[in-house]
Amino acid sequence: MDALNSITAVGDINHDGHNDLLAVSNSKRADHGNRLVLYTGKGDGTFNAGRVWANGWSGVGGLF
Ligand SMILES: [Ca+2]
Repeated sequence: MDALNSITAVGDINHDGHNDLLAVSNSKRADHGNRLVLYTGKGDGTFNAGRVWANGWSGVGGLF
């Protein structure tokens, strides 16, 4: 995973039966920095690679 400012379990966002995570990333990667990133659960306690859910979250210190 990228460097994350905040991470939280939010339930099954994509309705595939497995819990997912949302996190605010402060990664220096051009495609992930200061983004809200979704990690979809695989159902075995691990998660797929994050994908950007929303941009412009640099001022967020925490979620939920
Ligand atoms: Ca899911």
